[in-house]
Amino acid sequence: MTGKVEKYLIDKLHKEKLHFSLIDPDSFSIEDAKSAASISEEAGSDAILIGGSTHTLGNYLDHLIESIKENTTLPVIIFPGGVAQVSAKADAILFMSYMNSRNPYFITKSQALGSFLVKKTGIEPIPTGYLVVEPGETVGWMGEADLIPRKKPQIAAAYSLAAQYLGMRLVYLEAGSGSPETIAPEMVGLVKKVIDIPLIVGGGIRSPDAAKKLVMAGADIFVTGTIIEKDKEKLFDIIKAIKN
Ligand code: 1GP
Repeated sequence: MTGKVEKYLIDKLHKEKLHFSLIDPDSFSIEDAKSAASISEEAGSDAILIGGSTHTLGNYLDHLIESIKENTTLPVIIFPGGVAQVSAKADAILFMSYMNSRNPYFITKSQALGSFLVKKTGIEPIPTGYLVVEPGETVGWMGEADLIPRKKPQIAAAYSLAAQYLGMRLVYLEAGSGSPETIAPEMVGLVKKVIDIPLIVGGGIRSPDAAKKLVMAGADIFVTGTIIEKDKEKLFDIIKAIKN
Protein backbone atom coordinates (compact mmCIF):
# COMPACT_ATOMS: atom_id res chain seq x y z
CA MET A 1 0.00 0.00 0.00
CA THR A 2 1.35 3.41 -0.95
CA GLY A 3 1.61 5.77 2.01
CA LYS A 4 1.48 9.54 2.23
CA VAL A 5 5.19 10.24 1.82
CA GLU A 6 5.62 7.87 -1.09
CA LYS A 7 2.61 9.42 -2.78
CA TYR A 8 4.09 12.89 -2.26
CA LEU A 9 7.34 11.70 -3.89
CA ILE A 10 5.64 9.96 -6.81
CA ASP A 11 3.38 12.95 -7.49
CA LYS A 12 6.36 15.28 -7.45
CA LEU A 13 8.37 12.96 -9.67
CA HIS A 14 5.76 13.38 -12.39
CA LYS A 15 6.82 17.03 -12.57
CA GLU A 16 10.51 17.14 -11.72
CA LYS A 17 13.62 15.41 -10.46
CA LEU A 18 13.97 15.30 -6.68
CA HIS A 19 16.71 16.03 -4.18
CA PHE A 20 17.10 14.56 -0.70
CA SER A 21 19.41 16.13 1.83
CA LEU A 22 21.12 13.60 4.07
CA ILE A 23 21.82 14.53 7.69
CA ASP A 24 24.10 12.05 9.40
CA PRO A 25 23.47 12.24 13.17
CA ASP A 26 27.14 11.47 13.79
CA SER A 27 28.39 14.50 11.89
CA PHE A 28 25.87 17.12 13.03
CA SER A 29 25.07 18.64 16.40
CA ILE A 30 21.37 19.28 17.01
CA GLU A 31 21.87 22.96 16.18
CA ASP A 32 23.77 22.21 12.97
CA ALA A 33 21.16 19.65 11.94
CA LYS A 34 18.41 22.24 12.42
CA SER A 35 20.18 24.77 10.31
CA ALA A 36 21.07 22.15 7.64
CA ALA A 37 17.37 21.27 7.40
CA SER A 38 16.24 24.85 6.90
CA ILE A 39 19.02 25.56 4.40
CA SER A 40 18.03 22.42 2.47
CA GLU A 41 14.44 23.54 2.26
CA GLU A 42 15.46 27.01 1.17
CA ALA A 43 17.73 25.51 -1.50
CA GLY A 44 14.79 23.55 -2.94
CA SER A 45 15.32 20.07 -1.50
CA ASP A 46 12.31 17.73 -1.35
CA ALA A 47 12.98 15.66 1.78
CA ILE A 48 15.40 15.22 4.65
CA LEU A 49 17.04 11.83 5.06
CA ILE A 50 18.30 10.94 8.51
CA GLY A 51 20.83 8.17 8.92
CA GLY A 52 24.39 6.99 9.06
CA SER A 53 26.47 3.86 9.27
CA THR A 54 26.84 4.02 13.03
CA HIS A 55 24.05 3.61 15.51
CA THR A 56 22.40 6.78 16.76
CA LEU A 57 19.14 5.81 18.38
CA GLY A 58 16.57 6.11 21.13
CA ASN A 59 15.76 9.42 22.74
CA TYR A 60 18.56 11.20 20.96
CA LEU A 61 17.21 10.25 17.53
CA ASP A 62 13.68 11.32 18.57
CA HIS A 63 14.99 14.63 19.84
CA LEU A 64 17.08 15.21 16.71
CA ILE A 65 14.11 14.59 14.41
CA GLU A 66 11.80 16.76 16.53
CA SER A 67 14.33 19.59 16.40
CA ILE A 68 14.71 19.25 12.64
CA LYS A 69 10.94 19.32 12.22
CA GLU A 70 10.78 22.62 14.07
CA ASN A 71 12.87 24.08 11.28
CA THR A 72 11.41 22.52 8.14
CA THR A 73 8.15 21.46 6.59
CA LEU A 74 9.89 18.82 4.47
CA PRO A 75 9.14 15.16 5.21
CA VAL A 76 11.79 13.45 7.34
CA ILE A 77 12.66 9.98 6.08
CA ILE A 78 14.90 7.57 7.97
CA PHE A 79 17.74 6.05 5.98
CA PRO A 80 18.58 3.39 8.55
CA GLY A 81 22.09 2.38 9.45
CA GLY A 82 20.85 -0.28 11.83
CA VAL A 83 17.80 -2.12 13.18
CA ALA A 84 17.05 0.29 15.96
CA GLN A 85 17.31 3.46 13.88
CA VAL A 86 13.55 3.84 13.96
CA SER A 87 11.72 6.80 15.44
CA ALA A 88 8.02 7.59 15.73
CA LYS A 89 8.94 11.22 15.09
CA ALA A 90 9.90 10.52 11.46
CA ASP A 91 7.40 10.46 8.60
CA ALA A 92 8.74 7.43 6.77
CA ILE A 93 11.63 4.99 6.54
CA LEU A 94 13.41 3.60 3.51
CA PHE A 95 12.78 -0.04 4.36
CA MET A 96 15.86 -1.27 2.56
CA SER A 97 17.41 -4.57 1.66
CA TYR A 98 21.18 -4.25 1.16
CA MET A 99 20.95 -6.59 -1.79
CA ASN A 100 24.64 -7.02 -2.62
CA SER A 101 25.82 -7.69 0.91
CA ARG A 102 27.49 -11.06 1.49
CA ASN A 103 25.88 -11.22 4.91
CA PRO A 104 22.18 -12.20 5.13
CA TYR A 105 21.94 -10.04 8.25
CA PHE A 106 21.90 -6.95 6.00
CA ILE A 107 19.65 -8.47 3.35
CA THR A 108 16.74 -9.75 5.45
CA LYS A 109 17.64 -10.36 9.11
CA SER A 110 17.98 -6.79 10.33
CA GLN A 111 14.72 -6.08 8.47
CA ALA A 112 13.01 -8.88 10.42
CA LEU A 113 14.44 -7.57 13.68
CA GLY A 114 13.28 -4.03 12.94
CA SER A 115 9.91 -4.76 11.34
CA PHE A 116 7.76 -4.72 14.48
CA LEU A 117 9.39 -1.52 15.62
CA VAL A 118 8.30 0.07 12.34
CA LYS A 119 4.76 -1.27 12.83
CA LYS A 120 4.59 -0.02 16.42
CA THR A 121 5.76 3.48 15.58
CA GLY A 122 3.34 3.68 12.66
CA ILE A 123 5.85 5.31 10.32
CA GLU A 124 5.56 4.57 6.65
CA PRO A 125 7.93 1.93 5.23
CA ILE A 126 9.02 2.49 1.62
CA PRO A 127 10.46 -0.77 0.21
CA THR A 128 13.84 0.03 -1.32
CA GLY A 129 16.51 -2.10 -2.98
CA TYR A 130 19.90 -0.75 -1.87
CA LEU A 131 22.95 -1.44 -4.03
CA VAL A 132 26.44 -0.34 -3.16
CA VAL A 133 28.89 0.31 -5.96
CA GLU A 134 32.67 0.82 -5.83
CA PRO A 135 34.27 2.50 -3.93
CA GLY A 136 31.44 2.05 -1.39
CA GLU A 137 33.26 3.91 1.38
CA THR A 138 32.09 3.25 4.97
CA VAL A 139 28.77 1.69 4.06
CA GLY A 140 30.51 -0.74 1.71
CA TRP A 141 32.80 -1.93 4.47
CA MET A 142 30.16 -1.96 7.20
CA GLY A 143 27.67 -3.82 5.05
CA GLU A 144 30.16 -6.50 3.94
CA ALA A 145 29.27 -5.85 0.33
CA ASP A 146 30.33 -7.57 -2.82
CA LEU A 147 30.79 -4.09 -4.24
CA ILE A 148 29.42 -3.74 -7.75
CA PRO A 149 32.40 -2.86 -9.96
CA ARG A 150 32.14 0.71 -11.18
CA LYS A 151 32.67 -0.35 -14.77
CA LYS A 152 30.08 -3.16 -14.79
CA PRO A 153 26.71 -1.49 -15.34
CA GLN A 154 25.18 -4.85 -16.36
CA ILE A 155 25.59 -6.16 -12.82
CA ALA A 156 23.87 -3.09 -11.36
CA ALA A 157 21.09 -3.46 -13.94
CA ALA A 158 20.55 -7.14 -13.07
CA TYR A 159 20.33 -6.38 -9.33
CA SER A 160 18.01 -3.43 -9.98
CA LEU A 161 15.64 -5.49 -12.09
CA ALA A 162 15.69 -8.20 -9.42
CA ALA A 163 14.81 -5.50 -6.85
CA GLN A 164 11.83 -4.46 -8.94
CA TYR A 165 10.67 -8.06 -9.40
CA LEU A 166 11.00 -8.64 -5.65
CA GLY A 167 8.53 -5.82 -5.09
CA MET A 168 10.84 -2.94 -4.15
CA ARG A 169 9.37 0.43 -5.08
CA LEU A 170 12.66 2.34 -5.26
CA VAL A 171 16.20 1.37 -6.28
CA TYR A 172 19.07 3.19 -4.58
CA LEU A 173 22.50 3.16 -6.25
CA GLU A 174 25.08 4.19 -3.67
CA ALA A 175 28.74 5.06 -4.29
CA GLY A 176 29.29 5.72 -0.57
CA SER A 177 29.31 8.97 1.36
CA GLY A 178 32.47 10.94 0.60
CA SER A 179 33.20 8.93 -2.54
CA PRO A 180 35.64 10.76 -4.85
CA GLU A 181 33.34 9.98 -7.79
CA THR A 182 29.61 9.64 -8.30
CA ILE A 183 28.01 6.50 -9.71
CA ALA A 184 29.10 6.39 -13.37
CA PRO A 185 26.48 7.94 -15.69
CA GLU A 186 26.76 4.84 -17.96
CA MET A 187 25.60 2.68 -15.06
CA VAL A 188 22.69 5.02 -14.28
CA GLY A 189 21.72 5.01 -17.97
CA LEU A 190 21.62 1.23 -18.24
CA VAL A 191 19.74 0.75 -14.95
CA LYS A 192 17.13 3.31 -16.02
CA LYS A 193 16.66 1.54 -19.32
CA VAL A 194 15.87 -1.70 -17.51
CA ILE A 195 13.65 -0.71 -14.54
CA ASP A 196 10.28 1.00 -14.29
CA ILE A 197 10.57 2.22 -10.68
CA PRO A 198 12.29 5.44 -9.57
CA LEU A 199 16.07 5.42 -9.27
CA ILE A 200 17.89 7.16 -6.41
CA VAL A 201 21.61 7.96 -6.74
CA GLY A 202 23.94 9.07 -3.98
CA GLY A 203 27.57 9.40 -3.03
CA GLY A 204 30.12 11.90 -4.31
CA ILE A 205 27.72 14.47 -5.80
CA ARG A 206 29.63 17.66 -5.08
CA SER A 207 29.15 19.88 -8.14
CA PRO A 208 26.30 21.03 -10.39
CA ASP A 209 28.18 19.51 -13.29
CA ALA A 210 28.35 16.05 -11.73
CA ALA A 211 24.65 16.28 -10.86
CA LYS A 212 23.77 17.35 -14.40
CA LYS A 213 25.55 14.29 -15.87
CA LEU A 214 23.42 12.03 -13.69
CA VAL A 215 20.28 13.96 -14.65
CA MET A 216 21.11 13.40 -18.32
CA ALA A 217 21.70 9.72 -17.63
CA GLY A 218 18.16 9.46 -16.22
CA ALA A 219 18.43 9.32 -12.40
CA ASP A 220 15.24 10.43 -10.63
CA ILE A 221 16.25 11.28 -7.05
CA PHE A 222 19.59 12.73 -5.97
CA VAL A 223 21.01 12.44 -2.46
CA THR A 224 23.74 14.69 -1.12
CA GLY A 225 25.22 14.60 2.35
CA THR A 226 28.78 15.89 2.57
CA ILE A 227 28.25 19.07 0.56
CA ILE A 228 26.07 20.78 3.15
CA GLU A 229 28.80 20.25 5.75
CA LYS A 230 31.52 21.62 3.44
CA ASP A 231 29.98 24.25 1.16
CA LYS A 232 26.35 25.24 1.74
CA GLU A 233 26.26 27.64 -1.23
CA LYS A 234 27.04 24.82 -3.61
CA LEU A 235 23.96 22.94 -2.47
CA PHE A 236 21.83 25.69 -4.03
CA ASP A 237 23.66 25.30 -7.38
CA ILE A 238 23.46 21.50 -7.29
CA ILE A 239 19.71 21.55 -6.66
CA LYS A 240 19.29 24.10 -9.42
CA ALA A 241 21.15 21.79 -11.82
CA ILE A 242 18.91 18.87 -10.78
CA LYS A 243 15.67 20.80 -11.11
CA ASN A 244 16.32 22.64 -14.38
C1 1GP B 1 23.98 9.10 0.44
O1 1GP B 1 26.11 8.49 0.26
C2 1GP B 1 25.23 9.54 0.01
O2 1GP B 1 23.63 8.09 -0.47
C3 1GP B 1 25.77 10.82 0.54
O3 1GP B 1 26.98 10.96 -0.10
O4 1GP B 1 28.09 12.48 1.49
O5 1GP B 1 29.12 11.94 -0.73
O6 1GP B 1 27.09 13.38 -0.59
P1 1GP B 1 27.88 12.28 0.03
